[in-house]
Amino acid sequence: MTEHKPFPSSFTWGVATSAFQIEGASSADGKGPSIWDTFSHTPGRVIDGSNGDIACEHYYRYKEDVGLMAGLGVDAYRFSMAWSRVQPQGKGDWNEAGWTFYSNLLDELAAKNIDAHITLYHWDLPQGLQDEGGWLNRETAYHFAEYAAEVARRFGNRVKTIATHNEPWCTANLGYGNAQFAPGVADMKQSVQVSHHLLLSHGLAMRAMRAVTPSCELGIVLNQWTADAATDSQADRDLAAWEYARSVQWFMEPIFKGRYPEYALQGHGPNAPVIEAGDLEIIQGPLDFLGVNYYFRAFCSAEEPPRKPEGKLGFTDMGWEIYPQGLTELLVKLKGEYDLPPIYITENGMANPDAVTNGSVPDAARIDYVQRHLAALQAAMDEGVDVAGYFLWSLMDNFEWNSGYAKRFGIIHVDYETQERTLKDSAHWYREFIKNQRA
Ligand code: IFM
Repeated sequence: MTEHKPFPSSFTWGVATSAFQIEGASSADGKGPSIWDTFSHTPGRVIDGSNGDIACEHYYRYKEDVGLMAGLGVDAYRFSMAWSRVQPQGKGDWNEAGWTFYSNLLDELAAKNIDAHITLYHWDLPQGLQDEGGWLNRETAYHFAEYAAEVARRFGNRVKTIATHNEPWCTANLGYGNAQFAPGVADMKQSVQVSHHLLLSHGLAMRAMRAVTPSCELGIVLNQWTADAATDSQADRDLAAWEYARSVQWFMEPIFKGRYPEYALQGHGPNAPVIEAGDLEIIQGPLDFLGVNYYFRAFCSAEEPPRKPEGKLGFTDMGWEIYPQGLTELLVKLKGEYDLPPIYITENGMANPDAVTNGSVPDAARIDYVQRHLAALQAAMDEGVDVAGYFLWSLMDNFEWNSGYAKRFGIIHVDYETQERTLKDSAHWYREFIKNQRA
């Protein structure tokens, strides 16, 4: 692939991680357990039997990790806070040692001129709240808003953005729909109700944070895709329409239009959520930014077994089709459907079976992946989509949820025995790319 034409000079170049995937120190300094501690310690839940107890030891090595970011020359770092580190039970007392960790991290980032982009919830609900029903319990949304307000109060003037949720689709569908993720429930009725409570919690948190008037931008991060019919058959086209409605519009419409998409609501039938009077008014509200995580498109086949995409550009180590044009199509489609705020691509990247060889980590496939997605992003920007930044997922290899440590998404390799970090070729490439963009 050739080099890109320049992005706008104000464009933000970043890297992203999340708390449970890198921090480790799972019970240090008063941290309470989260549902991912419980889930990953339950035999059979994580493919390699691993957990987040140690992960990348970022809790202890954050200075080294911020130093690595500074070496890459990134403008920004997107990370999530572990709710149970700052509020062990998810309600009640705050844990000052937990707040100190994040405060120190912010200091370190500021010292290196790296903007902080916080995500409040990246799937690690305090176990104490799960014991009271988790996201199926409407009360959790109100506890979340209290936590959000406290983060905004303490850090709102020290960070660039705060996102309420990361990928609520996953919490609802993988956590409650097919049990792949914590808390491990497989019940579509619960899944749909949970998605409503997550959206409600987003709306409540936005209001609570706005009341504190932090100077940062507030928004949400959604994982999104286009849905393509595998063939021209009516069944495949119907499936694609359903997939887009239930996955993308389901989260976008309440936020941007104050209603659920009728097609999806009908499709959910008896699983449709209980929505209390006033909920949609709470959920709808202006965002300062929308975070979009893009990895692949949905390829919709009603046949049994389903047809698979041809995968002209191949598949990642997750088995995900590499399909950069889907990013252009998605963003242009969203622009046509909604009155959008500026977008950050808050995640994009690939898993690759990387290994250290003579001190280096060749990952040409990842460089190619990122280059192609950046070209696709530029194509969307050329069509008028307002994109403010791009965060590569991920800064470093980490705990990939139910895949454990078997899948490597980082541009920095982590040796989990020694915790040694080694820049992959993609990290060197990203550093040069950012430098050239600035030049
Ligand atoms: O690792 C995850 C991340 O936590 C959320 N978005 C997708 C990534 C890759 O699966």
